[in-house]
Amino acid sequence: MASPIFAPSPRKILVDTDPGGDDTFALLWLQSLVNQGFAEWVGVTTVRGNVSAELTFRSACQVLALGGFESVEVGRSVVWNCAKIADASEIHGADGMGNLSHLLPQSPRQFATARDADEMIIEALESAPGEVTVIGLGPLTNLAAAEQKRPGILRLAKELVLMAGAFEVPGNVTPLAEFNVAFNPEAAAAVLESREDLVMLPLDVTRKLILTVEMTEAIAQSYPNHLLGQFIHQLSQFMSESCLRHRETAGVQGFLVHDAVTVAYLFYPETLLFRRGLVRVETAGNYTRGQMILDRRHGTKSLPNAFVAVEVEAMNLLAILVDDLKRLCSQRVKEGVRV
Ligand SMILES: [Ca+2]
Repeated sequence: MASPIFAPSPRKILVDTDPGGDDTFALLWLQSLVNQGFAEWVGVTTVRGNVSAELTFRSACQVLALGGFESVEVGRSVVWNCAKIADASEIHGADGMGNLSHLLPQSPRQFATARDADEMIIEALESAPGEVTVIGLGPLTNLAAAEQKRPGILRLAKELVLMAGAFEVPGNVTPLAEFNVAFNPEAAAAVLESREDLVMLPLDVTRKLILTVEMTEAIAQSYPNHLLGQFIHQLSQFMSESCLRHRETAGVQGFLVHDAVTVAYLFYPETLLFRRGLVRVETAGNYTRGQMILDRRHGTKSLPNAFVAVEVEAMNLLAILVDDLKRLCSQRVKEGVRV
């Protein structure tokens, strides 16, 4: 009898997200990886951030339905009076999705009857300790709320992977703070206390991830009459205009797919390099609130709590993303959806 071929089981994924143009690309990339057998959905929880709690919920439902995953449960944001900064509809559009949500399938899921995100997170981690990978793509409100309600719960995740922070580069909402952390620094502080092996993907690497209009045009041209392919390209065009307006891409026609880097870490880790250290967040400063600090000193008595990404192979990562998005489109064509 032939020896069994090693086939790793798909990684169980729970995503906490605030769509968001770049969140949308991360969700679509994951859908492709689920189709390819590398990932398995546990659920998606939404959080107030880029836009309101209601809109992030609606967008996540629509993006899941777009790829054929309408059965995945979506949780709604916990309420936490934290924001002293504006949302990011200026960047992502009033609906958080480039004002394109009217093109997408409507989901029957209702915000009013959805489960609260913290309850979903607690239940998912308690029912499969050490098995579920949690990806944080928005403010850390829901994760902190789960930890407050059930201390130690985040330790039950297989891994906690966060797009958060800015260390050696300027922030994107203040000179020092990145949006997800600046939106709710107290929540970030609670999450930083929760484990010793957090994986953090900061602006230091995501600023290098410019998904260009040419790249998404190639997807749209491969699937000219297909809703998914056209949506990917139109969202990319909208986000590129935003990025150009805010001078985030050095004049390049493209946009920063910040949140997608978490997916790259999990499924294509060869594209990233990390530094181990102790990360803390400033919650008090007049000008520094939301700043993250990485203690890189040798010989410090402080125990490290994170792996922080410091380098990324940007072109390699983006090429893989485009390839996997094409696979997702191809799968939908095979399923006969809106061709
Ligand atoms: Ca996000």
